[in-house]
This record gives sequence, structure tokens and C-alpha cells, in this order.
Amino acid sequence: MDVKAAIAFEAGQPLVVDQVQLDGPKAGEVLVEIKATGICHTDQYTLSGADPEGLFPAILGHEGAGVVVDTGPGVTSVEPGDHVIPLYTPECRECDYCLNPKTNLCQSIRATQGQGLMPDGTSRFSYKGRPIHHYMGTSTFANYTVLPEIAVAKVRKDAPFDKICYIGCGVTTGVGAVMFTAKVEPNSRCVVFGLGGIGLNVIQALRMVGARQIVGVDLNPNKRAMAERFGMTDFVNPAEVEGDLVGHLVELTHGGADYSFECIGKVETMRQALECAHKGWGESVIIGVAGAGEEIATRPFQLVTGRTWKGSAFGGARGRTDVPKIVDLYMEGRLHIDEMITRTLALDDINEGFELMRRGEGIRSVVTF
Ligand code: NAD
Ligand code: AHE
Ligand code: ZN
Repeated sequence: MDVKAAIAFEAGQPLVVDQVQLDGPKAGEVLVEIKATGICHTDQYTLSGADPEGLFPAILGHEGAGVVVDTGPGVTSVEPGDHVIPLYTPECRECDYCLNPKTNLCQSIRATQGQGLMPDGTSRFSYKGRPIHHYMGTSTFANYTVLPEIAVAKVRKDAPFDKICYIGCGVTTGVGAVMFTAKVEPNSRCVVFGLGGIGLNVIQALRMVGARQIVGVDLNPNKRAMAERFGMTDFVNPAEVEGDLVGHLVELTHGGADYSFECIGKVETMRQALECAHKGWGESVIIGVAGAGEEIATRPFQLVTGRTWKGSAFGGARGRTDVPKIVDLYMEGRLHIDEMITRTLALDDINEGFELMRRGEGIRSVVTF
């Protein structure tokens, strides 16, 4: 079938909106009509050329929501008409990873996903007769996409697509990092680096679990007001700190953060986040994604003296199990999303959404179809 998509032909170039061809779902796959998709910093990161797994041409996008319109042979868990959120971290419930309660990183289709292909090693998308790569197994910058059955979470039908698409990445990543990865306790003192689409969700989850202090760190002072609405108690602009930022944060948190979260993707801020964690017990969670070739560093003494460095992908959430519950939290009014969606765009204007992110304007842009 013909579908309308935003194609990333080359790193560093704007997306091109055009018609592409999409083959129907094969065994174990589903065809989904995408109704809305957010633009995450990770899409920008891959488009920039910094992603070692970045492939071109590709159809980017991994923060979507839509409706199942067709299923391939053998699909049993969803049917046409079901509302779903695509999962870049699938949940097969059978692999060693799914069977191990310590991780959410289902590996059953990770190899082909990283090659921009469906699990059978081929692409469903083509443009003028030539294949186009899938992206993160989701490719939501298209009004229809094909996904493995294990890579969709079935969600309630009364939830609005243009809001719950954000649960496909940003909301779950931020909220899950607090609840599933760090398991933050009430009364904790926390520091959040980066007050964008991920950091704000870390903040709202910290408030929900009863953190006593939530320090936000961002170079952009315009992010302050929104972060305060979501629960930030102290704002630190590194450009305005005289002397050492880490020392300042340790003092502000009365000895260091019980938990810190890096939601930027820079190795320098990852180090600062680790080093502002409390001696003896502080935990620092890396959420941000750093570019090809970049490496983190700290003095091993930082770890010897009791700090822990952790990472979190998709908030440690198991998509098919946890995503429907996060949609419920939103529908019950316990998680807030609407205020964070600061721009809604048509697919034709998707490059404007990337521009807004590059300029640091607003929080999340959502494309509706
Ligand atoms: P965003 O662009 O919305 O927010 C980034 C924020 O960082 C901005 O507010 C910006 O002003 C701030 N910032 C930039 N440099 C800074 C610095 N040196 N010091 C302080 N603040 C600084 O991005 P986002 O969508 O929130 O994504 C954040 C990061 O998380 C990205 O690296 C993204 O790729 C990553 N991410 C990871 C996962 C995961 O599963 N691990 C999921 C989603 C996104
Ligand atoms: N391809 C990059 C890594 C990108 C990355 O870390 N992605 C996160 C999700 S970011 C969503 O916005 C993730 O889930 N990682 C686990 C995984 O298996 O990809 C690289 O460095 O190669
Ligand atoms: Zn994302």
C-alpha cells in the first residue's frame, strides 16, 4: 500500500515527506495505522549522524500510538481495531532476558532491529523500488507501519492518541527510571540533569513517590517554570554557579543526592551526576544517550566510596505489561502529559518540530495524522 512518511535520506539533512510503499504484515506481525507520534531527542540524535547504529535512508520515529488494521498469520494477542503503542523495547515473554526479573531488555529481535530490518531480515518499506530501513523497530513517522506482535502494547480505547503517544518513549522512560530502575524511596533528595521531555517526567515521578527535594539542572532558564509546575523544588543553572557545580549540588542536597538522573546525553554531565551523588549510598542513573565514540570517566574512588552508576533504557519498563498501566495512570489523572506537549504539527511540518527541539523551545512536539 502507499503510505505517507517522513524519510531520513541522509544524516544532518531535513526529513523529506513523500509517499512510500509498505508491504503487509507477515507471520507474527501487525499493520498499525499511526494516529500520532512524538519527536524525541533520540530521533534528532540519530538524524544528526551521532548514532553508531544510525542507518539511511530510514523512517525514524519511535514514540507513537495507533490502531491495528491488519494482522499476519499466527498473531493472537491483538486484533484489528485494538489501540496500541509501538514498543522499541519489545516483550516476547520467552527469551532469557524476559525471563530474568532484573532486566526489561528483551533481546529476541534486537539484532535485526539494530540493522533496520524486521525479524525475518527484510524491510516492509520501500521508496521507488528500493528498500528503506525501519528504525528502532517502530518507524512511527509514517501514517502506517508494520511491527512485530511482541512490539505493541494494547491499551484502553478511550485514551487520546495525541497524548498517549508520549508514553511510547518519554513518559515511560522518565517515570520508569524513578519507579523501576532506581526505585526511589519517599523523602529522598534527588538531582535531575536536563529538564526536557525526559527530565520533566523524572521530576513528576519523583514528586509522585514523595521525594523531599528535587533539584533540576539546566542551561536553559526557560525550562524552569515548567519544571516547577511538575515538582522541581530547586533550580540550578550551571552557567550561573560560581566555582564547582558538583560541590554546589552536594551542598544544596546536604551532602549529596540519594539519586541523580542524567537526562541530557553528554558524558560531562553524566560525570557530574555521578559525582553529586551522596557518598556511601548515592545512585546515579544514566538515561541520556551519548554519541558514537564517547566514553564516561570518573575516579574509581567515587565508586569505591559507595556511589553506584546505573543505566536505564525505556525506564526499565516491560512494554506489553507496564505501558497499559502507565496509560491508566494518565487517564486517572495521576500522571500529567497534556501540559508537556507544547506543539502539535502535521507530518508535512515535522522538520519544524526538530527545529524547535534544537532551539530548546517547548518540551515535546507531537505529529498528528
Ligand atoms: P530534550 O532536548 O527535550 O532535553 C534535553 C535538555 O538538556 C534540554 O532542556 C537542554 O537545555 C538541557 N541541556 C543540554 N545541555 C546541557 C548541559 N550541558 N547542562 C545542563 N542542561 C543541558 O531531550 P529529551 O527528549 O528529554 O532526551 C534527553 C536525553 O535522553 C537524550 O540524550 C535522549 O536521546 C535520551 N533518551 C534516552 C532514553 C532511554 O531509554 N535511555 C529514552 C528517551 C530519550
Ligand atoms: N543506538 C545507540 C543507542 C541508543 C539507545 O541507547 N537507545 C535507548 C533508547 S533511546 C529512546 O529514546 C535504548 O533503549 N537502548 C537499548 C537498546 O537496546 O538499544 C547506540 O549507541 O548504538
Ligand atoms: Zn525516545
